[in-house]
Amino acid sequence: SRIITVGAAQMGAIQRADNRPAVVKRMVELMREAASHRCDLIVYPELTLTTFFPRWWMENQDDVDAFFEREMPSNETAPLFNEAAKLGIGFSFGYAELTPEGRHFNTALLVDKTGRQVGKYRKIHLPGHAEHEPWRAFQHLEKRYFEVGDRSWGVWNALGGNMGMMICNDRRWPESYRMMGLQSVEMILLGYNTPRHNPPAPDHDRLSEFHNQLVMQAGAYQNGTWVVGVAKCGVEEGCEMIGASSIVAPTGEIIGQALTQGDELIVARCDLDLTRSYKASIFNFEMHRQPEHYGRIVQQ
Ligand code: ING
Repeated sequence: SRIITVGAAQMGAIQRADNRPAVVKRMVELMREAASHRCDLIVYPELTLTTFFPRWWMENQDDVDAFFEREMPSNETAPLFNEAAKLGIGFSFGYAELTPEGRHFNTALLVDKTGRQVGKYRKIHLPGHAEHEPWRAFQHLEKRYFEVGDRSWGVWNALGGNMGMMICNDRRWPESYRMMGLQSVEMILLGYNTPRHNPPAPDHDRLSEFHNQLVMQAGAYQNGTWVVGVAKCGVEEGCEMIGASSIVAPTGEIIGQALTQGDELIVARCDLDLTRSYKASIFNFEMHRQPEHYGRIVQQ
């Protein structure tokens, strides 16, 4: 067995006035708690350094760019990297990335136990809309503030296994999991910020936690992989976001789940070898896939 002890570090609300040092302090506290449980890896949510700013229409690009990181680590995020190196723990987290070329991405980073930045992923499935829609109780302007990621989903050998990343809305799309399943992924790390209310489809609201778990359980089982889904949740500036952070086994079973909508660490011992029986039998892609019939999936 290849056990990796994982800490899912759910983050509660981050208000607009909460500065990065205050957020990093909360993240470091969760990291210390994870280390006390001998975690090898701690997973933080999507856009985990600031409030979920795509809920607002902002005319002024400087106001938007204030939510982005120009360098990683920066002086404000360095304490997280330093603590991880001191504790010998790997970590992944999401942030808004503003590149030197001026490009804006919703990004996730994977850092190993030595502090090496192993992998970077930039969100591909951007939900919501690109123009101001004042009829909505709140906006969801990821299509405006971020570009679609410029690289497909990667899988990196780190922390003792084949690790992959996706971000939030990606988890609702089977293609995201399969792209990594075809690269023999053994554990997918993902963060999310999911408002309970979806203005275009309010009748879906009561199913928010169900849909959240349904897609991660299906993705895990259908690709013989662990899935660690971590929420930024609680009520941010009046907008409720769901928690239900979950650690899902390759069996499709949820083996750990958050109980609050605040900062909460869920710890699980994940045996990466549990992936083998699925990859070798029911989802033996080599033996059973028929891609000659799948063409429609990649047509525009
Ligand atoms: N958030 C949401 C998600 O996919 C959303 C978008 C909100 C979808 C409400 C459905 C209902 O979980 C992000 N950031 O993608």
